[in-house]
Amino acid sequence: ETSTAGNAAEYDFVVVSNRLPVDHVVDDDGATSWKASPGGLVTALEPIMRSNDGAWVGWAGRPDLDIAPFDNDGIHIVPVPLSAEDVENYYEGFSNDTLWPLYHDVIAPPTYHREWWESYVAVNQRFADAAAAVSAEGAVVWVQDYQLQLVPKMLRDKRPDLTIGFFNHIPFPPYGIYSQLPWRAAIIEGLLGADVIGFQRVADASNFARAVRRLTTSTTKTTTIEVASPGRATRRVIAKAFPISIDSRSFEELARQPHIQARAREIREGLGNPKTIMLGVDRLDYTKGIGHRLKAYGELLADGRIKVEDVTLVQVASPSRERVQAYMDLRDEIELTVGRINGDFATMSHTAISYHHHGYPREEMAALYLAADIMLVTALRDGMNLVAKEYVAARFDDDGVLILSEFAGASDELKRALRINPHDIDGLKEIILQAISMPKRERAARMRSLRKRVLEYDVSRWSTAFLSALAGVRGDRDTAES
Ligand code: GDG
Repeated sequence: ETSTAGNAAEYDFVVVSNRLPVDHVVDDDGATSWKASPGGLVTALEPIMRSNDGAWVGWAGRPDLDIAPFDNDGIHIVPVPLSAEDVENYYEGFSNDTLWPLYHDVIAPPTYHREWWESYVAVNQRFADAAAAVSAEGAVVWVQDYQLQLVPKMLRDKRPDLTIGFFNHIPFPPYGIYSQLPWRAAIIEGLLGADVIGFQRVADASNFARAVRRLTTSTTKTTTIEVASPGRATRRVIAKAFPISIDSRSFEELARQPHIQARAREIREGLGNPKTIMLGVDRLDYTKGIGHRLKAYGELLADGRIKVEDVTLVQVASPSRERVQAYMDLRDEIELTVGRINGDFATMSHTAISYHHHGYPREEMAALYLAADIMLVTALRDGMNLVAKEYVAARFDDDGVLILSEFAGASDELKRALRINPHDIDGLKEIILQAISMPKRERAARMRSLRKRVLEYDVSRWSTAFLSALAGVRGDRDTAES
């Protein structure tokens, strides 16, 4: 088998992620079409894709679809099919019910099933084969996230000519937790197939390095790992932090539009013009600490330290992983709590919690950020948390207070947020009161400093930093070989 045989292998820059940047949609009369699912990653990579013959390998988001590759808006799209069984075992099972809870400090107990692992291996191989088939000789391949941790090694075995990057969007856990995983060594070997392994925080990169030392014969020195394999020259792998960001300018521009500002005023009026609006925006996920936030707010109402007429909490909980049991249980628990708090404290004219189990368009999110005096990010563990950065980017008026969990990656960068430990409910209550009564000057000073960071370090800085590190490794290798 020759590595670049056939005319499909013509792309110099290939991104591999579980989901494609487009959604396959079927309308009521059965007609199908593709809709862009705009995320930060696509925005950041689009220009690089267009100027470099880029291809994107991923799943279209619906089971049992077998679609031929096609071009969409300057990007070559390569769909990887998943059967209903693959979705159940590889995606909902191993990715979301084994790895997700394990990597988020076992907030929920991970489930270990050998069938799920077998499916994870098989599906990772399918992604690796699809990526190998479209990559030109010497191409750069960038693999995304925890669903595809075996792909780097599978790709390298097949295509040693490639330069391979991997970015982990979620935390990498401490070894004491990671070591629970029955397949812990295979995952580390899989990742070490990459030339550069990116993490959100410095702590994630050092957790990874420790796992490498415990489970392999490779040696580590700060961010460099020397991978020795029998009969082959030692390879250098870089494992370090590249904190992800958002397209900050475009978020700010959106928030500046007059109709978005008008919508923000309308939202405030609709809530009865309370003095303070607090906001939470999360996928409905047990890592986000939504229950802790509700508890603090409910207790402040019960203690009589705030009144429902003055302080309203808006909680957007977008539907997520609804077929996984832990998520069904979480939804019941959150909705019971919301119902209790509203039942106890709402009046005929003021609700306590305005709760929304919906996804909203980006425009509505921007309006919500502008309408919110206080943004509550209380994650118990979170790789980065882009919501915190979006709130800051939207606040071109230099107003608003960000309450930010120290367990979110964003807390390493957003030092002038009010940083909290969400497990400390009394501490969280005090910080909420401090945010409510914070003088305008202090709010502005803090927000200006937060904005400086978020606007300077945007998602294109992130992808540039990562891709430069990859290019550096490739340069070193070429020098060594010549
Ligand atoms: C993972 C890591 C890391 C949410 N609801 C709606 C909506 N959203 C958007 C937000 C934000 C994104 O989804 C969520 O990003 P987060 O970073 O907050 O969290 P995860 O989904 O868990 O993402 C995380 C991230 O990957 C990137 O590396 O930061 O730590 O867990 O952009 O605005 N957007 C719209 N409607 C919604 O209802 N339009």
